[in-house]
Amino acid sequence: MTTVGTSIRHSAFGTQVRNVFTRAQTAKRLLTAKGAKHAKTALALMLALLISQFCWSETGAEAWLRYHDLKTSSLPNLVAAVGKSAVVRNAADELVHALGNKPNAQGHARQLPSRDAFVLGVWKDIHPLFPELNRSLVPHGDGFWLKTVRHSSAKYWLIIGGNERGVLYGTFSLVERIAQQKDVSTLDDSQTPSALIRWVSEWDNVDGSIERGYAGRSIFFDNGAVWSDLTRVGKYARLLASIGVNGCSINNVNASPRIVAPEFIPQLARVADIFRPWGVKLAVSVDMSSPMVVGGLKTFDPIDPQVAAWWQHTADEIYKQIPDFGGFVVKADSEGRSGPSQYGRTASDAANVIARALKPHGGILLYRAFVYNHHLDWRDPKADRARAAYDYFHPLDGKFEDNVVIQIKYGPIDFQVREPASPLFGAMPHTSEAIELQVTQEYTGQQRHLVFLVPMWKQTLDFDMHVNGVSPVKQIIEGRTWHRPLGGFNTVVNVGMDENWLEHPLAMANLYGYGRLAWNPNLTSQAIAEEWTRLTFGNGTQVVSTVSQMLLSSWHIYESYTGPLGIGTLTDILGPHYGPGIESAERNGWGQWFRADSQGVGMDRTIATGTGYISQYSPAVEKIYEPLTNCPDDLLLFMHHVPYTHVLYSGKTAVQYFYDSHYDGAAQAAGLVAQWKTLKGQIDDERYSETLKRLEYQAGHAIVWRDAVVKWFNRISGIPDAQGRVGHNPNRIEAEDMQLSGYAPAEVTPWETASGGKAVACGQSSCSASFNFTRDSGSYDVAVQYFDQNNGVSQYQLFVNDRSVATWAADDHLPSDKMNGHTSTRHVIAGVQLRSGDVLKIVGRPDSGEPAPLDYVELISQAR
Ligand code: GCW
Repeated sequence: MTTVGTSIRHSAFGTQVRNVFTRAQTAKRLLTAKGAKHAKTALALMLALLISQFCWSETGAEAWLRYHDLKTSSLPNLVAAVGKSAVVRNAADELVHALGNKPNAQGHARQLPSRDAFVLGVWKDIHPLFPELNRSLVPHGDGFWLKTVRHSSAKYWLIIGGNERGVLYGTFSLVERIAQQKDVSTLDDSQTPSALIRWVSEWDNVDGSIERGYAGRSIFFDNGAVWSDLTRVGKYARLLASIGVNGCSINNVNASPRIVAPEFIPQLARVADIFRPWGVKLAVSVDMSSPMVVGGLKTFDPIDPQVAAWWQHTADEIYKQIPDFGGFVVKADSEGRSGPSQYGRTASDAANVIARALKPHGGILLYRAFVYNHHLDWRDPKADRARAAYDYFHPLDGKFEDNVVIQIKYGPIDFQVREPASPLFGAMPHTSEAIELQVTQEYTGQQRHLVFLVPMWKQTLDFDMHVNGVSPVKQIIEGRTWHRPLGGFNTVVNVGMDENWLEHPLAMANLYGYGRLAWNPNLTSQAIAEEWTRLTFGNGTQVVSTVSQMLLSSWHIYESYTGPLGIGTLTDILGPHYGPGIESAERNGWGQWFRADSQGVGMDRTIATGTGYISQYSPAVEKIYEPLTNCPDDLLLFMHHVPYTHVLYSGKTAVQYFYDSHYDGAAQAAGLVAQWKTLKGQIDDERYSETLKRLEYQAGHAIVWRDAVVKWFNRISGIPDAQGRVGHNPNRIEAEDMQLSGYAPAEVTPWETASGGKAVACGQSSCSASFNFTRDSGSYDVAVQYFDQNNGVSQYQLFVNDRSVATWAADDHLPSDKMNGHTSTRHVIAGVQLRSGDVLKIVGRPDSGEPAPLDYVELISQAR
């Protein structure tokens, strides 16, 4: 079964052919399901198949690299890696693994195998073996060429890279095609990535916590140091390589200066060693004050020669230990971070002193444009945070070293559910630019709500800035519009120790989609959603169409109940950026205002009467946003202040649209649950139920959002909902109106996050709240709305006439220890038979600081 090759050198080309001989082991693959490790007999095999049929379970740890469904019978079982590169070798191993085989033997061969084989290598190594190949299709840089050729009696599947990374990317691309059951019998596909920089950023702190991370603690750091076991880092690097990501900055942009301290660099080198075989360059975020804090200098003034020398020395030291180090990311003069303004210097002074230190080593500096004053005067009608990045960086265009890239968030505020493209993209013809995105769903539901962000990102990438003929953002950041040497993408991911990386089983679609878009921003959202679904859940027609449909509708659904018409995400911006907290954005220095009063709502950013923000765009874009009659509805309140009665394109008034959008959005969130349920049995039990649990939670939380926002706008505008829904909940019994034993009414802040403005809390070991059921007898879903704080695990029990119907615990880890929009949670007991006259009672048992709080009960009749 095994052939061991021999090793030779093609003296003519100096090429070494290294073969990894493998054999198909189909039976073995059938047995890789959990719990089926050994199949010594026929009986064991049958048993294993039965087990896999009835409790098929996956954690999601493999993400889109599952290799479950691979039909490989028509493919060769021989893999030959040409050349000495460890990356190419790694690609070959990956292919062997994907094909379901163990390399039974590895060896060296003196010539091409004489039977069908995959052959991998960089162009310069492959070309001598296949001199007939047409040079014009040779990929550049990280690109690849997949090509089938015949040679004498053998057929070869060539994976040719422009460089060694290209070989890796080509390999993953081929494997992913096989996994999607695409025909790979004849291939001739050459691809080059859109941009040079395709990085991810992790906001991990060296203590192991992660800023805006929602999937457990850091995979890189623990307790002030790099983990000694970096197994998970290797797995992450593999995932990144599979989507073409070529750099990873591993620490928070709010950086600890220690990250570049002499004793830390060897630890970074260990991470780089793990990244290297996957073609991922290590980068770190640095703090501008490092020369003082770490270097012991009296200043970090960027034009001080000692400071320059310190950066040079630090860069030299890093490159000594990490020769392929990628570079630095810098956040300066932003949200209290140190920066050049402390010495009256500019961002270009700061960026250049570091960039010059990196330059001799080929490193780059990503300088973030997220610079703004967070002590803005909200009383000043001209004050506008959205203007900040342009106002600050535009005058510096052309003043940066050519290895500096300005990293610009997609919109001018801060990762909101909808923003216009940042005007800065169109304002720096002499400077390289990168776009900054967020896979971690800081303002978009924190991986508890399903939000597939690819359509949102595409909207920015495709937006034409009209600065140099047709100039969509994607073309500018690729460096093509102004022929810049650098450019690209960086996204904040924040994977954690959670086995499935991002906590929500469907959230990984965003990481996958990010890599695919950075590779090729012209891909459609639908194509990406379908690819990801096939690779993650298999090729079943219903699975593919249902999951991709859910993904594609999810952004709009979330927007509908959290912040439509361009108002921004109406979350608690002073807290964890999660649940509703509407007024938190107003009347403070942070500048995320939407300026609602009794007459109207929206930021006036017009040139004529507002902050002038719109003037930062080209004249053609100004024409889209400046006239109220022209501005698209979905950005209306970002650009204009309008009366609530302003009539939209749809014919609805702004305030009625607000009401309708929130009711529709919450209903559609419930619809996601129903769609998912149609897939029962078609997806493994574990991922099915983990996803279902989160979608059900989302449907409940969408109601919290809906009710908070519509009540708030109803109160401030004084305009009733034409459909009479706001404030009328006939199926709801408020806890404060129930018969209370031990429970006492409690105020909830902000008021709009409790139904009726109040809840009840229990100040003793056990309390109860009861009411008489007076409606028609029948089957009801009983929804109990309570607050699940993170400072205790209260217990709840529902009784009908003293018969216990359900018990549950408030054991989620929501981001607050108070009753509010973050913690308000719904527990639904489906299909409870109720007769008129029944008494329903909820018993709550507090725990630690959590007083078993209750908001209301809603009875939803099952009668049609
Ligand atoms: O959106 C804000 C986040 C901060 C973050 C900052 C930034 C790392 O709330 O947590 O800080 O953006 O992007 O620098």
